Amino acid sequence: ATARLPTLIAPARFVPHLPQRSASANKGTFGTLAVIGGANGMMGAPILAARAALYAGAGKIHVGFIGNERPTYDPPHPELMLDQVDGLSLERMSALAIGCGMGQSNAARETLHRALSVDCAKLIDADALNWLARDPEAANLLRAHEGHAVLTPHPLEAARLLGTDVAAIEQDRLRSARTLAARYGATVVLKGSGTVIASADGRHIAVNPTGNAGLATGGSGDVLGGLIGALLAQRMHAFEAACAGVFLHGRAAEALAAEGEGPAGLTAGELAPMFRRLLNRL
Ligand code: B4P
Ligand code: MG
Repeated sequence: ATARLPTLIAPARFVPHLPQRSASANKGTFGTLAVIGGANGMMGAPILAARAALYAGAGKIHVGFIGNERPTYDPPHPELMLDQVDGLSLERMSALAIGCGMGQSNAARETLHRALSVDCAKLIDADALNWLARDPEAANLLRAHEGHAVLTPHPLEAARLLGTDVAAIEQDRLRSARTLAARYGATVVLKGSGTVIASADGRHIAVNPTGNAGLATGGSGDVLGGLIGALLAQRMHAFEAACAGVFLHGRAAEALAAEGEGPAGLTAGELAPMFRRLLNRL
């Protein structure tokens, strides 16, 4: 792979790849996403991701919970279908978003193996990344199965994946993202101010210019995961879906801050209606 110079993400980079909403579309046109995670005590994370996916236009959205203390439906969004993950047919999904609030239990590991064995597009975040860092079997399953994959580590998750520390990741963020992309054969989104996106084949690397410190709040990573997962479910390719998701997520934080709804006190859930508005205006 050639070490290309990074480009700054601009809408022209991803707009031609966004899902088209044709007049004769039905919900099947826009794919089915399963958000997989939510151990007991961490049920909010996959719900935030699933709500974000709804606002990003996925046709149908399931949440597959690992824990048994799950809610039966989401009162503000009864559109979401909440299930135990064991009862979901993962083979029927267009894309999987795996890891938010997943936890470190054996049940989480078994669920991760099952999800990584499905041939479809995958968004891999949070505890699924922490498992990948210490479970060679999971890493082998990821490499062995078909479908685009997008990994979304923050610097500490990236450090665990590369067996190093946050300072070393941050010292050369471009190289860290490229190394991870090559190691896992996946598109990598290295989060933080100036998020870096590296394509699986090493040919593309981009830096995101949008976002602000309002995003430094619990749950904003889950919202990004749901947004990119929804774009994958709508059959966008991994690199373009990652660039579009990261750009819109950051732009939504900027637009909210311009209205006084951040950076202080921005809540992660507020990002979704704002990125929906931006998406429909592109
Ligand atoms: P976790 O406890 O795993 O946090 P989380 O549940 O993953 O939070 P969440 O999902 O909401 O946020 P995420 O970071 O995924 O770990 C947090 C710990 O990891 C921290 O205590 C710290 O030790 C370490 N860590 C995390 N980020 C770090 C960083 N940048 N540098 C050093 N250590 C770090 O997603 C957050 C989203 O907001 C991303 O999209 C990110 O790009 C965006 N964002 C955050 N701050 C931003 C900023 N200042 N400007 C622009 N975008 C920003
Ligand atoms: Mg996170």
